[in-house]
Amino acid sequence: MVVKLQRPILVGGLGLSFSLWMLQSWHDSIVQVGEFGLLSALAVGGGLWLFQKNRPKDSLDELDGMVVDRATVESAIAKTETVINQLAQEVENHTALEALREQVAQLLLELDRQEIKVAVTGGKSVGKSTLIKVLKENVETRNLVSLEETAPLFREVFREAGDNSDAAVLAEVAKSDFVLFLTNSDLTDSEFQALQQLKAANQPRILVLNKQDQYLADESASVLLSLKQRMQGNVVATAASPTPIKVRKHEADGSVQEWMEQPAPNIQQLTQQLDELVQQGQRLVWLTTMRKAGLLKAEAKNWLNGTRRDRATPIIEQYQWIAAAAAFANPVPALDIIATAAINAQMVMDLGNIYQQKFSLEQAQTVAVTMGSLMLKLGLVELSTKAISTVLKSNAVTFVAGGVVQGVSAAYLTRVAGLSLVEYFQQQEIAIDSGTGLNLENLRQTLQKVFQQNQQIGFLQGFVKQGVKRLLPEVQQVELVK
Ligand SMILES: Nc1nc2c(ncn2[C@@H]2O[C@H](COP(=O)(O)OP(=O)(O)OP(=O)(O)O)[C@@H](O)[C@H]2O)c(=O)[nH]1
Ligand SMILES: [Mg+2]
Repeated sequence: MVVKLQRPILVGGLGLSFSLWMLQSWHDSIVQVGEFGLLSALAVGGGLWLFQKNRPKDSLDELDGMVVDRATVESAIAKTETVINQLAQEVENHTALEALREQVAQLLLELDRQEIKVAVTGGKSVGKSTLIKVLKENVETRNLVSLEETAPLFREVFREAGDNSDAAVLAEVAKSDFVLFLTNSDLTDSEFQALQQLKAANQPRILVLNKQDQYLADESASVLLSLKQRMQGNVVATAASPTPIKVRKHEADGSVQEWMEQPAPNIQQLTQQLDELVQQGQRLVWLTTMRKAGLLKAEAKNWLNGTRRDRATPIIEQYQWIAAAAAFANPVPALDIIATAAINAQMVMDLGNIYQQKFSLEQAQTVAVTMGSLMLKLGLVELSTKAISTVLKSNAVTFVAGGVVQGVSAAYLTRVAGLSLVEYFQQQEIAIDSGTGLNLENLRQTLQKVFQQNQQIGFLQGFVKQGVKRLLPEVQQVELVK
């Protein structure tokens, strides 16, 4: 068993009793913070959040709910720039970086855009082109509004061909300031999903029930009501091009004349809304810029997280085998997690470095012990030890002496801890959250999630094999020969 130690292990320095004491005191504070502080903070925060999310009933009201001013947008753009600058320090691909920078520069220019971009979307033949045509003739402030028709959504033909054109259309729609989403009846499932997606992206929108002339008056009212209830947002009814109706005239001489008459379009509710919208033009443009800044930031952060993960993975692997070796050599069943946690402190520092979360050794130890204690409390230690012994038994390596279960468990738990930290760090704001205290509730959820992801029996089997190979190279050879 040869383990190359590139850094001093902290097991020695940090005595078990000290760890136990830390564990105990952390346990108390976790319970206190967990049960009162954190939970009530979460409850209050969550309540406010829900309150804000549920408030809007009307798209223009909803706009009021989205508090945006120029300064907020500028600060969002600055945050995007921060992520890109960070990226520039950590990656090589400068052409792709330049492209990102150009897009951010564009955002600053966008802030002063005058024209409001309205996207007109919906399924095939719902009346998009017709509506645009009549709107252009009727909206008073039309020179301030550009109406753009998207390709029709929900085309089965394309979907069957594996083409995800809906996603492309919705991505295009996201660049507009406002969306008119047309339908001709109560919503289909796909229409509902698409609208939810726009809502989730903070995209101001109106649902337009077009071709309302095809309904009887009370039918139209009930469809409208149902749409309003489902959407919790603004819905208007229009008839962009009502079906011609037959007009019959009885003349004084007893003859009857008949002809077809084209009723005038009924778009009054909508034009009124659009005129109001123009008054909100500046805020709409800011909101769009804000969304675009958010998307760019997410793109940059994804890239950054990807490269950081590539650097973090070998580090986690290194520490997991260090932990395995330590626990194998000194198998103290219930406590091995604490020894593991002591090693994790160095891992916490190394991973923290990659994610620009600088920890002092003392802070890193606290994080490690906290994680160890959370893992104990969540039952992850017991669960994984059991699962690993089961896998070991079913692999007919039962004869291997004590220590292997502990060793492999320690490796496994170190891995879960490492991956959880990576996941946790990834959620932090770049360069803003650096150095802030741990959010225990977040960490707990992340641990549970990562543990579940790494619990599949297939993965465990592979992992146990790898562990045995590391700890007992001879046994593995026998196994392999068989
Ligand atoms: N009865 C009725 N028909 C309408 C109304 N609006 C549009 N139409 C008709 O619906 C059909 C489709 O209208 P378009 O405007 O081409 O629809 P579209 O959504 O642009 O269609 P695609 O771009 O092909 O998806 C045409 O025959 C229109 O005359 C309406 O309010 N009432
Ligand atoms: Mg069309």
